[in-house]
Amino acid sequence: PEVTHLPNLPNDVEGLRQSIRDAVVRVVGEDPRQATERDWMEALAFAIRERMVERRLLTRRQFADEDVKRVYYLSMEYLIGRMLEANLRNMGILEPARQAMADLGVNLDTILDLEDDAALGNGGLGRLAACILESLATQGYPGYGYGIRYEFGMFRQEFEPYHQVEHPDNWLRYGNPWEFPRSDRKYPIHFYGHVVEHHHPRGETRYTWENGEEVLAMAYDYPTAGYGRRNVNNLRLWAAKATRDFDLRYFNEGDYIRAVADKAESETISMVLYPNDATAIGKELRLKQEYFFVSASLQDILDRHLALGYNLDALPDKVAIQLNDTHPAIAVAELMRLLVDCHELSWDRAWDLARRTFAYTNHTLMPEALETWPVELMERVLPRHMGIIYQINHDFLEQVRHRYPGDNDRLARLSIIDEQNGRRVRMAHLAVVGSHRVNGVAALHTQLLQETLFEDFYNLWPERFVNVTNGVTPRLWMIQANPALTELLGQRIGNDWQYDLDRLRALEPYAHDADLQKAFLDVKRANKVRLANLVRERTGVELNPDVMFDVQIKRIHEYKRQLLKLLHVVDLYRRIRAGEDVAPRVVLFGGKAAPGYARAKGIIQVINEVADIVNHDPAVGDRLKCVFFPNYEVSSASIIIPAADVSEQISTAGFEASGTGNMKLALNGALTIGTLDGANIEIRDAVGEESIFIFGMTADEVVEHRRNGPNPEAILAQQPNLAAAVEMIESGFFTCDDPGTHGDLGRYLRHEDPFFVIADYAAYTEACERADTLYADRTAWAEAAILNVARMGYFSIDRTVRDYANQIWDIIPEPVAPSR
Ligand code: 26Y
Repeated sequence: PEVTHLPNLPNDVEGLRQSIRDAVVRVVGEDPRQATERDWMEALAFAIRERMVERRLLTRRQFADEDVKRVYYLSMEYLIGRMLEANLRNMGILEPARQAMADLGVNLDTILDLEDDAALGNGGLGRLAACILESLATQGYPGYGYGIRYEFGMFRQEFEPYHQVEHPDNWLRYGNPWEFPRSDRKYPIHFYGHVVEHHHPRGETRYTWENGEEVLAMAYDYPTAGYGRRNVNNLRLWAAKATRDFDLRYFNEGDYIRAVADKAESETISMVLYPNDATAIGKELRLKQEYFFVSASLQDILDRHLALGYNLDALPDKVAIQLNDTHPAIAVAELMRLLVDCHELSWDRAWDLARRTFAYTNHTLMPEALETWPVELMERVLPRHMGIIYQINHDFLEQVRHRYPGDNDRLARLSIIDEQNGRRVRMAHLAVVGSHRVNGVAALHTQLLQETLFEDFYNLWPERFVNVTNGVTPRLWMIQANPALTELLGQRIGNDWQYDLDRLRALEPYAHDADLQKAFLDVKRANKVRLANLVRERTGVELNPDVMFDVQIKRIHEYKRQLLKLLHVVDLYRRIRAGEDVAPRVVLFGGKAAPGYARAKGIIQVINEVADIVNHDPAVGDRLKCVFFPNYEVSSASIIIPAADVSEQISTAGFEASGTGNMKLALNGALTIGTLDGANIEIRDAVGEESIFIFGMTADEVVEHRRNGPNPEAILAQQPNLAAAVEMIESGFFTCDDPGTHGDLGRYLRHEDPFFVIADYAAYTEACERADTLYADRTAWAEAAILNVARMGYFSIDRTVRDYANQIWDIIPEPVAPSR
């Protein structure tokens, strides 16, 4: 009993102070008299992490005792951001820790600002994964994340001076106090080699995968604490380590240098996150990353399942595995390999278990983002998996033939192998065939999935398709990011909403209360001052907090239409110079372009060039400012979002699967200017027509418009303001050195305009003017903004996670009982 006893560390100020002071000496190795701020930050983190792991072990014991079903979330990306404040808050020791640090002579806020973001993701998909893990812990679900411990996360963005330059994100350079390296949790991962068939006179043919290369996947654990609960779950990230094999390989030949170089090369698998979010990469290293973390995770999941004493036949009763897009879809083949080749189950039994275990979330309809791997590449890197995929496809197409005899076109459309484009494996098809549920991430998106990308699958298996609208965690995106609004809400409606976001509705009756309106506007203004200070620090631009802050923060992509907002800026600028009276605004952009996406990088450049001219034109003053906030990341999002008056959600309808920034901004009282795309539609339904500025073509109209043959030139001929803005850009007005680059942009808008910026422009500016009019009436604006906050409860990630738990995973919460 002595050996298995868990420590029970004190969480009061006194106990924390003691732990932190001890950690400076025992963990950091510094004299408290000489400790720097970074030393104190590390010491604090270590004091928290020992408390987290204690609860993690209690949680794990209880899960084992209660025989719970677990969900495993497989994601190539986790966009977590900073961990210190979130861990302190969710552990319920933020205030005691603040006091303990103060007693030690250290300001907690200064310390919090020293931490680098964990940016192991590109954008929405990665941030969603982080929100889901936090919610699983908060609601007491047995849910675990698996991913890759990238040595380098999302690149750091700089402008030199206008175009984007990427710098490596060496987030682990000072070590990381939140991770527990588990050198005893290592799994071998194979690549290359060949498959040997073993024929048995009676029974199935067996296969072995031989003579490949091997690399080890080593676990690093990140405890994830729930808010207001003692549950602590685990995020397990895998790092590649060379096997001992590499040490011995060239030993006999005496080629020591080559041996070391090879070893290093094998560890590149987990080196870097691909900074790509909308174009499939098709690189061998990417395929290896996907298989690497999938194989390690599945080996680990099966090990745990068996160690807990369960039979493999019980897999779907005790395990649910969620595939975050197709990036981990090779898991379908890998689980088959593990069950059939390693655990010697029959093919049919294994297939039944796999299908009942997996579910797949789709995040995009865009063809260029859909992963397909050349058969030849898959055959070389993962020969056994290629064979398994052929077998899965064979069985599946048999079923289709039986259902639709003679329909060869349908067969070709449904096949996992695309025979049109030089034989490729369609990972989305593998994921759909291998899952019992497939979900889209907003109502419109799920509907479009059923009607377009997965139409044939939907006809075959309608029961497989469900919608789970995205959500965001109010712990980060309200309580942490917006302490002033959190405080105000507390005074008005108490704190119940922190545990059940629907309770924000209690605010509704007070929306026209003059005192609340004033307090609300004061909070917004204070948040704008906070942002203005950060913008001054990062860019040197001065912002007037009494002007509307109009914000578009998201990855740079043509379909998200940053160019639509930019044309509006140029239009306003020209009209101001012409002496027109326009409503003042600050336009703030933030977001990164994929390094190989030339058009997106061009968009960043032209925004920066326009901003530079506009911001330095004395004729403009405070009537217009344009800022491109550099290196937009989770930690800067939490300063920008609470300061936004207007949220730009202006994608071409039918292209944004859901959006989640739209939810964060509306929750913080920004009013949305948006198209009827993704979750904007559901946000409109929740907040009401009068609290949102909807404009532009619907998804159906976009299809119709494209069919009719769009004619941007004809539209330009009828809209003098828009034409003047385009001319101003292409004339080189905003660039001294190379006017040619903007000529190209002009041609692009006039002759290509693939995302209908020109076609939607008039409707867009009209929506902006509606926002201007409402903004001028401070009372009416405050009322609409308060109603927005009150009605956003549905977009809590807790509702999203409950939808997954009930419709897909079939798991129930297991709250950890207080230990004392
Ligand atoms: C294949 C590889 C290049 C790739 C890597 C990352 C492809 C896509 C991505 C990321 C996609 C992504 O972030 N999608 C976003 O997911 C959000 C969460 O569901 C949605 O809200 C958002 O609309 C969608 O664009």
